[in-house]
Amino acid sequence: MSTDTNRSRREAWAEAVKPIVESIETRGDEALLEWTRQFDGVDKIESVDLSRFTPPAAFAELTEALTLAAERIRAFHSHQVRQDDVFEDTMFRLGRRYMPLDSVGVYVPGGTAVYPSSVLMNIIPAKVAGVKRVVMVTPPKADGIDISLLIAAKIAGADECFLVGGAQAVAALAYGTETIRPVDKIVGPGNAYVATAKALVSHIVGIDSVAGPSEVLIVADETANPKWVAADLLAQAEHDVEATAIALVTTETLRDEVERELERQLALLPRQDIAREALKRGGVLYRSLEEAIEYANTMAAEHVQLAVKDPEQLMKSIRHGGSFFLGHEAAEAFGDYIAGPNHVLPTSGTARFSSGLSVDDFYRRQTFLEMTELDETITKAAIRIAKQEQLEGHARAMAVRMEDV
Ligand code: HSO
Ligand code: ZN
Repeated sequence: MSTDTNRSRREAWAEAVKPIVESIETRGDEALLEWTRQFDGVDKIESVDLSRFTPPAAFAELTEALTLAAERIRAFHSHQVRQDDVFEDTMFRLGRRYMPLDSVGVYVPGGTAVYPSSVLMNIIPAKVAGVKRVVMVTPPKADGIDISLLIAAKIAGADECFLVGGAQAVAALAYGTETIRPVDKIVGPGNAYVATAKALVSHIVGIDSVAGPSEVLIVADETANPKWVAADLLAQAEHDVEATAIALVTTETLRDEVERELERQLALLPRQDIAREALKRGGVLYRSLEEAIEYANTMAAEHVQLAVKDPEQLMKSIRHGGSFFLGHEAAEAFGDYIAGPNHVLPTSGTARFSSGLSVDDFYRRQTFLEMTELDETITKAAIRIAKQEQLEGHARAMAVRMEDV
């Protein structure tokens, strides 16, 4: 799509979303309820007390699966917990401490993509960082909320849960209303209105980066299993008609085999219409390994699967990518659910400059300094710079220490 059309689409969204955000800021719950009535057809702002919620017996198997996934995701993310860095030089004790955010809002989409796995992936790193108050919001359905989202929220450790959605939910988290206290940062995927609302409130709360359609780039050599490569392409393509699923294969035989497998497996896939549409912009391409490396570095894909003989060696040449999946067995789907790394990853080439969601996203990095001994050379240098900037007050604040210490 041209940048002009993109811009006018963005402007149209902003125009639709602005009055919603402003109404929440000025009228709080009253406006939140009006929008919830209008967009969701629900007549109240409902909250769920997760401390009193127990997963129903009919969902025991899912609860167990999500519990296992959560344990693994928690274990992976606990390696990202940061210690303060402190050191001393001739004049100061200097440091940086990692201070968790007080509160975080997690937006969880309703609609067609109801993903309890994403509830785990967004909430667990915040909790591991030490965020005290995690507030989940999700649009109400006629019968309340999808039970799988509640189970995941409970397991992940959400503290509050409100059944509100859309731009109005984002604004409520940012400005606060009578029932929803404001948060310091909002994360979680959403549609264009949710993303636009996040951008509109980003001057008062932290926000995560905007997630585009999901992508996988598979590099496969003659050692790859065509059945597995095709299955991985389809796992990606079934997400969304705008998803990107590309396999770069290094032999023509493999290309033909993967294509045959794609046709065979597509016919069996419930979401084959979506996958077929997505594959029109991707599919299987025959490339040399050198060309594949260049392709991968230009694309900076969200997921990079290396279905080759020596994946670790190949990964050294590919500098860009949100998350790497090494070897034939490492299906991206394992990473979506249970391996441990986060599945919230940079899309649309933003892996060039950004990283997947992690514990780091829920800390502030604060510095501190304490004078241990006054060093004349260092103090004089600072005073000289202050004088250059004609800030005599600065110079004196340091000079008086030199006189008295
Ligand atoms: N592949 C998606 C995450 C996901 N897949 C959730 C299934 N459920 C983006 O990384
Ligand atoms: Zn997925």
